[in-house]
Amino acid sequence: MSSHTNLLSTVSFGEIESQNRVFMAPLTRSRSQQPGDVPWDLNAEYYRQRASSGLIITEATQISPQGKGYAFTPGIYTDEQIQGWKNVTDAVHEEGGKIFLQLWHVGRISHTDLQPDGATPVAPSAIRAESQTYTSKESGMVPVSEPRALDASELPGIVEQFRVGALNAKKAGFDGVEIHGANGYLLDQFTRDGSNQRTDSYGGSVANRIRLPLEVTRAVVEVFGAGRVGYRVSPLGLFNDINDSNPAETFGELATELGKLKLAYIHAVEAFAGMVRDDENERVHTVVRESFKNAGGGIYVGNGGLTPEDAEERISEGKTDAVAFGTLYIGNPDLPERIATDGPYNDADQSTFYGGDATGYTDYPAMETV
Ligand code: 8OZ
Repeated sequence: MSSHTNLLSTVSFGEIESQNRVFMAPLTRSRSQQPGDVPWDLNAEYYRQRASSGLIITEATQISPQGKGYAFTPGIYTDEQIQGWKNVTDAVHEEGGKIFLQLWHVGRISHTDLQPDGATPVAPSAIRAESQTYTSKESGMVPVSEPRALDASELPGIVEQFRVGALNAKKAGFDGVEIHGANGYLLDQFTRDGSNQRTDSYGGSVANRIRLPLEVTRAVVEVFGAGRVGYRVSPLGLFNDINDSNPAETFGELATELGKLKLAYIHAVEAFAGMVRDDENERVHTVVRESFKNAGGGIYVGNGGLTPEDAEERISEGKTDAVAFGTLYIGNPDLPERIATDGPYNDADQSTFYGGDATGYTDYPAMETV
């Protein structure tokens, strides 16, 4: 018998009631149909297989052509993409699952080859990230382009891109949306002072740096209602060459404001697999969790290199309410069922994480049922 009673218990947040606290983390798999970055039957099958999750959060999905930063990631701005996603949400709902779309604008983590008419990628400030992206099968990984700073007059247009993305997600039948505010993409670039050196009302103080993320969140909440909106942060993450001089203060304030908006959840990348969970990590995420919940927000979702045993312990200690699993979900479509029997778990093959076909995607077996 499993001892994962907390992890497998139901949880309510906002307008959502989930069958368990085993959430599926957003995972870039780069398998949309081409041309047009369209979700198709292969993707529907992959998500259908994982419908016993308490909540599936889709792979990051660009809200506009400008918001794209990698070849083969899906979009949510054309009718074809909306139809493709409808096929995905129908598949998950048929199996009794719940699914949120992750709304994504990459900002400076892009390349002119991926932008409409070879345009320059946009960012809060014209600072190139020491990072790479994937532009095509032929080019492979290449350094990201130098971005241009968005003019203040363009920022309402960014908010509008997120609003339209949320409207399209609603049309596609999603139960809600998660705003991608993590991992060095556009909203994170505004939030952290390493990438935001603006001197207008969108840069400088924490209140200024979180202004655009909060405008975006309010627009998305107008579409879905706060009870169907989550927000993802990675306060200590360094991926995509980003950093902040005071993560506890910056993300504590952001979490407070998101809590005041009564969002369904805040989702924190606490550590990448293999990273040590040290005191600073614990301190910053405690600030984020408590700030969000004390201000009126819903639940806290932890993520990053946790085993089911760690997850159970952290829930029982009140350090998280649910856990999003990434790598474990790649190899184990029936993860909650496996947790219930204490495994066994399939290993995930890293060589098939990004791009390709059904291999390493929809061919991981569910457990034999006896
Ligand atoms: C891995 C490769 C490409 C994109 C993220 C959307 O880190 C991503 C991503 C991850 O949030």
